[in-house]
Parts: sequence; structure tokens; C-alpha cells
Amino acid sequence: MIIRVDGRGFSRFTKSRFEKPFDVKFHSLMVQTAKALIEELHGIYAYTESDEISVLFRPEWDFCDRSLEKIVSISASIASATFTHAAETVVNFDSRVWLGANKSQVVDYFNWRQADATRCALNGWCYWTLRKARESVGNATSALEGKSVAFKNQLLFQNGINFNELPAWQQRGTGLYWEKYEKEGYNPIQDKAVLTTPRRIKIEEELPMKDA
Ligand SMILES: Nc1nc2c(ncn2[C@@H]2O[C@H](COP(=O)(O)OP(=O)(O)OP(=O)(O)O)[C@@H](O)[C@H]2O)c(=O)[nH]1
Ligand SMILES: [Mg+2]
Repeated sequence: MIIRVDGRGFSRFTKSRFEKPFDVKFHSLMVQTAKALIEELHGIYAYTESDEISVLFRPEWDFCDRSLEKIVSISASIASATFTHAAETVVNFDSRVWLGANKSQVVDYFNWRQADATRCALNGWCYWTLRKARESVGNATSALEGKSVAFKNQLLFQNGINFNELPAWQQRGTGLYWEKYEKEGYNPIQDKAVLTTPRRIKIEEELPMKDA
């Protein structure tokens, strides 16, 4: 099972508050929200791009007896509360559930979201490059309509932007997962130092491409 939450009306919300097309602060709020979801709901992997977060769960996950109403309302609530608290501005997230039957469908799902991230990043960079060069909304939009990936890459290149050299989180999104790490602790009964391996969330900002 995958839960996907998406910021409600974030085109408007981000308009005057954040850098376009990408803002480090906005991205960090999304990562913080993704971390809260994976921790609170015991997910195994989370993926965030733009204003959305997907969280993957094990087949045997039985949160609230898998009641759909509970799952979507609680996940939307965790996302809204976490982002609102961190940003000190009220926002809402919607939530939906996706069901996959096997591993390859799950890989396809994340490939699909990653392709969306790449497509939107290329479009967003082109659109805002034109807008910052004083093109109107209409002109910038129509200049990109139906244009190929090669055309858009070329447009950016002519403006001194190499799409492939932009931060990986902008091109491909960000992954979060549990990792074990070694920590030195103290055992008071044996009165000696011990090595423990607790879990923590790894935030992967340099995701590999496509299936990898
Ligand atoms: N300025 C800025 N905007 C961003 C950033 N990341 C995402 N967004 C905006 O978030 C919006 C996400 O798009 P959508 O989810 O399709 O649009 P929405 O307005 O949230 O609409 P609904 O999800 O249907 O409620 C886009 O308009 C993006 O421009 C960012 O880093 N900076
Ligand atoms: Mg949205």
C-alpha cells in the first residue's frame, strides 16, 4: 500500500512565499513532513517531489485495521499539522491510497512519480526562466506548449542553465528510508560501554535515476 498526500492549493500558497521554480526552505518543509509520516505511520520508504509525498507500507501493515477512512484522514492530518507547525502558516493536504499487487508494480509507481518530478522540473525551470526574462504568463505558456524535452533543455542551456547539473532533488525528488547506525551506549548493570544499532531516517537527496 502507498499513501500519497498532496498540498491543497499549493500553486496559490507558494506563489508569493517561495522562490520559483524551487525553494530550499519549501523543500525542507516537505522533507520534514515526509519524515513525520514515515515515523508516525511506520512506513518503510517515502518519496517527495513538488508538493506531494508518497509513503510505502509493508503488505502486513495493519494500521487501524486498514480502515480506508482512518488511513486517509489521519495521514492528511499528520501532513497538514506537521507542515503548518513548521511553516507557521496554515496549510491542508489531501490524501489517497494506491494498492499494488507486487514489487514490480511498486517500482513502476515510484518510476511514475519520478518521471512526473522530472517533467515538472524541466517545465517549471523553462516557464520561470521565460517569466524572469519579462515574458507574460500567456507568452511563457504558449512558448512551451507541445515542445519536446530537447527543445526545453536547449532553451535552458541558452539561458545558462544546464538541467542535468541542477540539484538531484529538483530533477528527481527525494527518498527517505530507515537505516541502522552504530551508537556507543552504556550498560549500567555491567558498568561498561556497549555498541548499539538504533534506527534513524536517512534522507537521500541524491537519488539514482529510473529503475536504479
Ligand atoms: N514557488 C515554489 N512553488 C512550488 C515548489 N514546489 C512546488 N511548488 C508548487 O506547488 C504546486 C503543486 O502543484 P499541484 O499540486 O498540481 O497544484 P495545487 O495548486 O496544489 O492544486 P491541488 O493539489 O489540486 O490542490 C505547483 O504549482 C508548484 O509550482 C517550490 O519549491 N517553490
Ligand atoms: Mg497540490
